[in-house]
Amino acid sequence: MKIIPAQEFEMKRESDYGTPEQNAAVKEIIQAVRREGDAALLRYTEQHDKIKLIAGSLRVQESELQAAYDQVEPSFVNAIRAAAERIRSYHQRQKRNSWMDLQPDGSILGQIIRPLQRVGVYVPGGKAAYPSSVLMNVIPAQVAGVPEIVMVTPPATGGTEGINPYILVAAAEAGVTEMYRVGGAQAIAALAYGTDSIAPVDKICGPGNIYVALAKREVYGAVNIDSIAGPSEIVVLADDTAEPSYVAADLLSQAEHDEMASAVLVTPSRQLAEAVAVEVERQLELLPRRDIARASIDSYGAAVVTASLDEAISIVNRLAPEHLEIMTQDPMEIMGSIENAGAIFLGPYSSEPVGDYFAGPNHIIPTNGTARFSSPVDLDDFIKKSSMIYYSKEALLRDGETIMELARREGFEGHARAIAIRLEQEQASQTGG
Ligand code: HSO
Ligand code: ZN
Repeated sequence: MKIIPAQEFEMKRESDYGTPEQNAAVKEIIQAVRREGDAALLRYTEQHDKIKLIAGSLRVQESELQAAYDQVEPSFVNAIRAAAERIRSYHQRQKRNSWMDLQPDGSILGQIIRPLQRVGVYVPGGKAAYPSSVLMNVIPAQVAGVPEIVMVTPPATGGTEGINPYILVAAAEAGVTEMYRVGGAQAIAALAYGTDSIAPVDKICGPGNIYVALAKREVYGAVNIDSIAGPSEIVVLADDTAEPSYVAADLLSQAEHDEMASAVLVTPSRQLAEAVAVEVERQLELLPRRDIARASIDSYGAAVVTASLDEAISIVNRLAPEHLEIMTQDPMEIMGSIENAGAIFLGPYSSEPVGDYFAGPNHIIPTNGTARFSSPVDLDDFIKKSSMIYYSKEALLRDGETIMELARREGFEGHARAIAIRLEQEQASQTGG
């Protein structure tokens, strides 16, 4: 891992908006699904996943779910249940209440919170399918009170209809209410516009390949979507009290996600930077996914040496990392100076995987510096608010003239008259007319 002085460090960021060919392919798939519905889903599934399905078999049956439970280890079911419970209880804490304020004039103003009715969760196929991410997408929707939570995931490629049983079990435990074996841009189109088999949803969440990401951008507006996640990022802010082998292991834990994942140490201690670089080399060789982790560390990894802890903090704030670990003498004190970070892990025992799998907070967190203005997935992603106005007669008599003034300045005589008709009626009844 390269060791570089603070003034030479620039974080590499990549955004993928797809090639013109990919964008065109996605547009065509969406059009076809809108036109032909299930027939298009079956055709693209045969083309891309090499599986010939009939419309009736898009939906995953109860018996298949039972078979999945029989296939996975009981220890996995127990682990998923334990994690789900922690994640549920953390998200329960985010519940918002509707509110209403009674004003002295007898009117009432308020805000009503309602869950979305129907949410679609995309789960990628193959190696990128993480049961933990199924929990992180589904549980907040379920806790928010969303009654219909639909999962779509591609059937295993190469001729079998089966879906990864670990994904099925995680989905069932998290509270998914319908599951369909369809993936890619066609699945996103089905969720957005509906087909005979799949009713349309209000919001689509979950990660996917470039076609899925482009399709989500394309249907945005017809439905809501979540933000498009970039590769995993970890920044460790540490001083010379940190244990180099822990720091190195945590950096590698995210480097193994993806060749484009980034793992960066920021420290005022050159000695720590050197010790961590040695440890990264040593531990890297022992990792099963060393090729991926090596590529990530070589292109996106760094140990950045600063002149002071304050400078280290200001670099972290500039990076606005998805995950920040603070391993210093007094991490709580430093936390007070952190303005931009998606998730903050404090002290030597809060290794990022604790949060990736189990602690309770969501692991779907803004990447690419977007933690400057956005937040981890939470209940707010699955609710909407209605504002509520009950005006009393007294209040309208008091405010009517002001409202008419504003309306007439905008040239809206009709707006003004809607108020005036009530004020006039009132005056007439008061003068006994
Ligand atoms: N670190 C990932 C989440 C994850 N880790 C899932 C393991 N599985 C989010 O950036
Ligand atoms: Zn991870």
